[in-house]
Amino acid sequence: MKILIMNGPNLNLLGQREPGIYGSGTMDDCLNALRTLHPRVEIDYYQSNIEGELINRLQAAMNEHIDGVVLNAGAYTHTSIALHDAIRSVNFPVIEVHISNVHQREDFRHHSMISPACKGVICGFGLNSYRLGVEAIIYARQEN
Ligand code: CA2
Repeated sequence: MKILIMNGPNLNLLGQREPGIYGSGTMDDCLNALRTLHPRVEIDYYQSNIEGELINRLQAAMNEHIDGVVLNAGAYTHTSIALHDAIRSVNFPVIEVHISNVHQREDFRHHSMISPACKGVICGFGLNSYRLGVEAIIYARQEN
């Protein structure tokens, strides 16, 4: 199996800033733990602060025989019709994840533009949200 984890804007700062909201673990720690836990799954990673680059990466994944994408679109979650359209256009499941529980935060974080286009949503479990997203793809695949 092959799964792509994608992070949007500012998530390159994980582990360096705002540990009270996003924890102190880095994305490298998270990826290492996931690859150890699921050695038979190829887990690729991509981060960009740029909306169009996230869309380009999603589209490129259509030629990579990927089983699914775990996407933390960061603040683009709440604004991006373009990402919504891109997610709708791909031929694999996209799981929306968030580190924090966005529903416990400011009102503007309560609405997601991308949720209707995603297979499901996971939020509020810290970096474990990524693990749960990966496992959602693995288990969905096993059911088919
Ligand atoms: O909780 C999440 O995962 C979010 O997607 C994170 C986004 C935020 O805009 C969403 O509402 C919820 C923000 C990512 C910023 O990441 C940082 C990480 C460390 C330090 C500063 C920012």
